[in-house]
Amino acid sequence: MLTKMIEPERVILTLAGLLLAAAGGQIHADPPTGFPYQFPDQKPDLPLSAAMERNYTAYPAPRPENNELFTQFKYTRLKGFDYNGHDGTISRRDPSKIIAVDGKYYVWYTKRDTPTPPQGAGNSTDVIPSADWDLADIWYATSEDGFVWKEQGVAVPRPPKPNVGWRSVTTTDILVWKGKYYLYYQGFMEASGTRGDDCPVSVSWADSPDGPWHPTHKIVIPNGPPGQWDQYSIHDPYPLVHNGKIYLYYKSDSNGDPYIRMHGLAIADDPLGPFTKHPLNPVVNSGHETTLFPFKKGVAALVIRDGNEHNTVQYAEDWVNFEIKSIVELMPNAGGPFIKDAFTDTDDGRGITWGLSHFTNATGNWKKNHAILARFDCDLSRDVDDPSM
Ligand code: AAL
Repeated sequence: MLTKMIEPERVILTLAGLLLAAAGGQIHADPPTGFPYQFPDQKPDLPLSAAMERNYTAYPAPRPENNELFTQFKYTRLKGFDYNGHDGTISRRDPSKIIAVDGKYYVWYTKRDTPTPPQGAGNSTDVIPSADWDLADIWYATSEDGFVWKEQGVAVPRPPKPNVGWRSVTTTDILVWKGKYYLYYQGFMEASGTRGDDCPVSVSWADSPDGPWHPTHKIVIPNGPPGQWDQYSIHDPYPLVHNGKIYLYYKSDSNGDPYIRMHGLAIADDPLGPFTKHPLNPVVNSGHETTLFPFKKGVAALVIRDGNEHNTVQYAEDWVNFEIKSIVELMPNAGGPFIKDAFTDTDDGRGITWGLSHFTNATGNWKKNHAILARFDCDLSRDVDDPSM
């Protein structure tokens, strides 16, 4: 009992400390030579461990709070969307990026409204969905403030068989180019899950964000040739404008089961194509749904969920060669940010502060499998004082 209360080593050290303090006012006779308590913003002139070396060389700033591509994410429930009591028959997911037109925000997304929740590929029929994004159409909603949304109706319905997307049109994203609007989306020709999540990308265009939308019924980003990483699926098309061209990033899977998900880039002079896939594809070795935004001269990417480099924010000054800039947590799934300069061909990208994302399996009961849209807020903006960001 006594030995627990009085530890002899402590007594001796404390006494030694008191004696030193009385003699010279400090415990160390010589100045300390180890890593300092006052954390240096510049790499100190000291021998450094591999971890501390990396802390000064691999990230924009050695402290996360001073790193402009570090953020935390905050989520808010949206008002205005009905989910049928969350019984799994209505799902909204994979929001596009958000654009502002005439003082209103617009978003497009996958909406499924089916008699039952998804039942798996084996049980799916013409009306029973296999997956959450099966038998879906592309809908849109508008908002004045980004929190309260009004669903406006269908933008791109799935076309009659055998057109591309007859089984489901999903996971859309918007491009504004020379006064016209383009929606790119996954066009399923069979129920997702039958072989995999296989599909190419098609596009519809309109003169106004309210439509009417004109389907091209064409495959604009085709699957890769047999044996290549993107031979089965082109997912999450995500167009931005750079160098006077359309830079469309997309996700695909390689290596069978389990999938390795990666991202590629396809470039075009015209929104309807032809798109040329970049010879260095895949350009991002990880990630799931695709979220990017112009930042300074380059482009930043939210790399979520899958792969060695998931949970990172990455940056490519040349829009092709990405590097990890920060490690973050609770990233938005399928984030569709409001980006002021997505289509302005900027070389001084301002970043993002909010957008919509989705949460899946919102009831915690997979038999009621569906997704809901939510708002995310973050601090990846260079315009901290601009309330419209
Ligand atoms: C999503 C996206 C694509 C997939 C499926 C629906 O989160 O990656 O859109 O096909 O899941």
